[in-house]
Amino acid sequence: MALREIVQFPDPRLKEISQPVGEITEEIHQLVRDMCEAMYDEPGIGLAAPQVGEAIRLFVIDTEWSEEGGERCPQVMINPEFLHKEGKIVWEEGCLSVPDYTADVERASRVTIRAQDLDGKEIVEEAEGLRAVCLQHEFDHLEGKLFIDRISRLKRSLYVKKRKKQLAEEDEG
Ligand code: K1U
Ligand code: ZN
Repeated sequence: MALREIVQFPDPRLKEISQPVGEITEEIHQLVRDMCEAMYDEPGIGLAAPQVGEAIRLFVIDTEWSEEGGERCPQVMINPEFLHKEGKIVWEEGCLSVPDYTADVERASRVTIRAQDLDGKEIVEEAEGLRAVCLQHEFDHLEGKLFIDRISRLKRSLYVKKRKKQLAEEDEG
């Protein structure tokens, strides 16, 4: 199957609140396979379902595969919820849906998340550092939020201007 296209800012689908996943069907298994393929192809360390146009509450994450000696070990989080957040960390984030831009974002430095895996089994994970940042970034996608909604109004408006110019130039051919 062809690679799933990544929805890009300012597509309104990125602002939708995603719906809980009910039964974990073969379609969901296929969607997760497609999302992992797209995440590694981009490349990225996470990808949420709304980024491939599916407004449902799941994401995939693999924060170690791109490190030296790192192996692919994707994890799926279905219907995730944070049980605990503490501390503060500032990380320079990027997003596959926000081309050509990165910015410092403040997040909780340690989190505990609960979700279901593809077998419907409950997972509870404690995370810190980049993994905690990435879990919060992906969860935001399910709430219709992007990292540029968490930076200053000035920085955001400069990015929006740059992006509009980029899209106008693409239109001109
Ligand atoms: O959700 C996404 O758009 C994926 C995004 C996740 C993320 C990155 C950085 C901080 C928080 C969340 C990305 O993967 S952007 C690409 C990226 O960071 C990366 C790509 C290859 C190797 C290492 C990092
Ligand atoms: Zn993102």
